[in-house]
Order: sequence, then C-alpha cells, then structure tokens
Amino acid sequence: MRTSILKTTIAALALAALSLGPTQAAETENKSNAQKPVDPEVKGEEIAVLTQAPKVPPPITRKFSTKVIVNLEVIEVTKRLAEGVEYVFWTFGGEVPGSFIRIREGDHVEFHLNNHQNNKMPHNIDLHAVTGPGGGAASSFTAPGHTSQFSFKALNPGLYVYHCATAPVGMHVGNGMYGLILVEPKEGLPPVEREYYIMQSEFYTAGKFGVEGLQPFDMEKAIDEKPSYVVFNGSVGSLVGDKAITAKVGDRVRLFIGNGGPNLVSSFHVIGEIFDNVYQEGGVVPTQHHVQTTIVPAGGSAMVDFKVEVPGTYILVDHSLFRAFNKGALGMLKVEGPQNLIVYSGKEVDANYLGKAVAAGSDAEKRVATLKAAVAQEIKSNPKISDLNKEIQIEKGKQVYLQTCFVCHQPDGKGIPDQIPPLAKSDFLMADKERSIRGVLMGQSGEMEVNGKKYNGVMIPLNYLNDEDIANALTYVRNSFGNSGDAVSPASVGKIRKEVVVPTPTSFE
Ligand code: HEC
Ligand SMILES: [Cu+2]
Repeated sequence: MRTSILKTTIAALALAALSLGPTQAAETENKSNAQKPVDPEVKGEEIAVLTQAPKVPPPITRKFSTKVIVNLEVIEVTKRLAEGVEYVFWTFGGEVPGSFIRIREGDHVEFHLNNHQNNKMPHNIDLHAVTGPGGGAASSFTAPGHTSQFSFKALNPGLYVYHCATAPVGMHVGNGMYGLILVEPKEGLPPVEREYYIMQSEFYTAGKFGVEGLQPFDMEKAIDEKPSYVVFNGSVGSLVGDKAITAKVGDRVRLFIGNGGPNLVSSFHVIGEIFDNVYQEGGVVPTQHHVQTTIVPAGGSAMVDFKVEVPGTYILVDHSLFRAFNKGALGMLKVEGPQNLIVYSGKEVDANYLGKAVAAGSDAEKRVATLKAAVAQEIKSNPKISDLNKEIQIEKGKQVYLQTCFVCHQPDGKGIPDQIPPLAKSDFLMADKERSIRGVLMGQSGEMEVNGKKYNGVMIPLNYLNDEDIANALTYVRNSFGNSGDAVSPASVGKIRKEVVVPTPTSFE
C-alpha cells in the first residue's frame, strides 16, 4: 500500500516536471522578449552570414543599423591536426578557428549559442566586441543539447576575438574555441580585391610534433607554455599547396589576422611582402605603413593590407621561426599574373665569387688544387695511408653512431627483432653503398629484407648530419659488427646529397 502511494507520487512529480519543462522555457523566452527595450537606431533584421576560414563574409554595404541574428553552434569533433595526427577539437561552427562573423558598428546583435546534444561539455562565449560583463560569457553558458540567447549593441568598431570562457578556460581555448568578429566602422573599410581570415593558435598534445594517432590534450605542457603545434587555421598545412590563399598581380589583399593563443604572441610576417597598412591590434585606424612583421597578441588581432606586384608563392609565418618550420605555423599566398622584372628580377647572376686578392693569385690557387688532388690520388693508391685514413674515419664514425644511430640500431648493431633491422652482418647494408647513403640522407621506409627477414619500419631522414659525419658513420658500420668493407668518402655523400631531393623546409620555393 505504502509503496504504491509512493509510486504514484513519483509518477505525478515526474509528470509535473515534464509539463513544467517546456512551458517554463517558453515563459522565460517571452519574459526576456517582453523586457527587451527597443533600440531606436535599428531598422529591420537579418541573419548573419557566417564563413569558415580562410573565407570572409562579404563587406557590408548597408548604410543603417539593423538587428543581426547570429546562430552559432558548438560542436566537439575529431579532425586532422597534422598528417596522421587526430585531435578532438571543441569548435564554434565545426571548424577551427570558429566561424567569421561580420557586422556593422551600431548593429544590434541577437546571439544564439547552440550546444550540440552529442557534446560532452557545457560551453559559452566571450566576444571581445561586447560591452558588458564577461563579454556575454555568463548569459551564454549552455549545457549540451541546450541553446542560449543574449543581445548586445556593437558600440565599438574593430576586429575582435571571441572565445569560450568556460572553466578551465585555457583548456577550452586550447582545444580550439576561438574565432573573429569584425565590427565594420560605419563608413566601412577601404575596398580591396581579396580578404582572408587567418587565425594562429597552439595545440598542446601528449605526443611531440608529428607523433601519429589520436592525441590527447596535455595540461602540463599547456601550463608550461610548450606547445607541440603552432598552426594557422587549426591544422598543419591548412594553407599550403592547393589550400593556399590566392591573388592576382595588382590585387590588394587584406588579411584579418587573429591569435587564439591560448599562450603565445605571434610575430606575423609574409615572406616577400611588406604590409602597406597595418591596423595594429585590430583597431580601425591604419597605425603604420610599410611594415615587415606585426605582433598579434594572444586574444588579439590585426588587419593588414598590401598590393601584390610580383607573381610567386609568398610564405606566411610566425617569424618565431621554429614555430613555422618545426611546429606548423606556415601558410602560403599564391599570386598569379605577369612577371614584373622591374620590381623583382629573379636570379640574374650565379657565378663563383672570388675575392679581389684571389684574382691575382688565381694561378697559384689552381696549382694548389692540382697538388692537393695529386696528394689525394697518392693516398688512395698507397694502401698504408688509405688504411690509416679508414681507421680515422671508423673512429670518428663510431662517435656519430653512438650519438645518432644506436638508439634504433642498438649499440651492438643487432637492431630490434621485427622492428629495426640489424646492421651487424647485414647483407642489405653491404650490397649497395650508394643506397645506404641515400637511406641516411632521405630516410627509408617500406618493406625491406635484411638477412632473410622482412622489416617494414620508418627511418627518419638524417640529412642534418654533414657529409663527413655520414661518410664516417657508414664507414664505421661497414667495418664493425662482423662487417668488413671499404670506406665511404665525404665526397660521395656530397654528390648524392646534390642529386636527391632532401626534405628540408627550403623545398618551399
Ligand atoms: C629512428 C630510428 C633510426 C635511426 C636513428 C637510424 N635508423 Fe637506420 N633504420 C631504421 C629502420 C626502422 C630501418 C628499416 C626501414 C624499413 O623497414 O624500411 C633502418 C634501416 C637502415 C639500413 C638498411 C637496413 C640494414 O639493416 O642494413 C641502414 C644501412 C641503416 N638503417 C643505417 C643507419 C645509420 C648509419 C644510422 C645513423 C646515421 C641510422 N640508420 C639511424 C631506423 C633508424
Ligand atoms: Cu567551451
């Protein structure tokens, strides 16, 4: 009896809660709408066009203020961070950086933040363009499967960052929750042929740069401000190759640059261009002309524009260069059109450079070279000297081996079963000297058979070693661990280095 009463009560309560839910929600909405004062400046309404980087919504041609409805959805998605590397991004609009929002000074924005029902976290938004506590953060705090609405008047023109401000804030931002909102000044921005949206940020992954697989966020690295990745537009290579931004000779290009951080300040630079105008820190006054590198603070922005006069590929970088070449902060602007040899000639002379004094003594120089060659020839044909030379190479090579190669191939050259092939008594190594030079310079991967066993691993390119070190290391392995062979000369390494495409950053034109 008692239980059944209890059951009925619970059922009634549940029913009440159910019927209360929607009605209450509807009431809150009505209430807030009823309370909303009317902005006398505003005429009509429109729905904001949102774009994903590097695209920017079209300039605003409207000459009056309006009500702009912004619908932004927060989605937690797994996507590519770099080749073979995945990450669970928390996004405004499904991509990093978040959708670009473009409004006009004086507009009244009705902001709807929708938190997708499959998300795991509550989120909110702090727009730096908002005048009001938290930039909208408290009013927009939204649980998964819910939506929040708040409104603000865009009092100040400028290019503003927006970001999630839910605790732990650094983590929400570190996972990709930022974007840009442009509040165009009433008189508009000077017209240009191309506009692009570029936002820098860092990722703190458990694995180092390039370690494959799904990478979790690493709080410790984030606190230490030691990112594994520094990128433009959310991933390594997002603006490279056929994803490069483009322009035609004669165009004026405007970049809306943002920095989501969460920690680093960007030294934004375009290799081969000079910014004609910099709207420092995203203000609406061109504060400087003729600028090489502009600083974009974390949680800040800059607008730059420049005319492109010469065709070619221009590299966008954070000029803190290890970020560009080793952590991903590198993009491309490809400019097509006719050459302009007055502005830039291309390479005009490629000749040997000889100092003044050498010109007079160049005969002597030639004679010295001939004699040196003769000595080298003599050494080669004298077995005793060449043996001693080989001994020196072996000893020097041992040092290189014990600094570089042993981690994988092991100090005794026996490798690791099924993973790293042996160099000890390796038929593969001894069969082809040039192949092993190429292997060290370019790295090697794909299946190979060593002493009857198959291996399918990856050896990274070790081209940062100079010709002499590579020659010595190979001479060492070819004469140790039960191997015996001839020496590898630095010259033969140099020759092969010139032939092969060595994968270094200099291969970007
Ligand atoms: C990061 C680990 C790593 C390092 C460091 C490394 N190797 Fe390798 N090496 C490998 C792997 C893995 C393979 C097999 C690649 C494959 O399966 O395609 C290999 C293959 C080779 C081979 C051909 C196969 C054989 O056993 O004869 C040679 C020669 C070689 N390495 C020499 C060197 C030398 C010399 C150095 C140092 C200058 C070096 N390696 C540094 C991992 C490494
Ligand atoms: Cu968030």
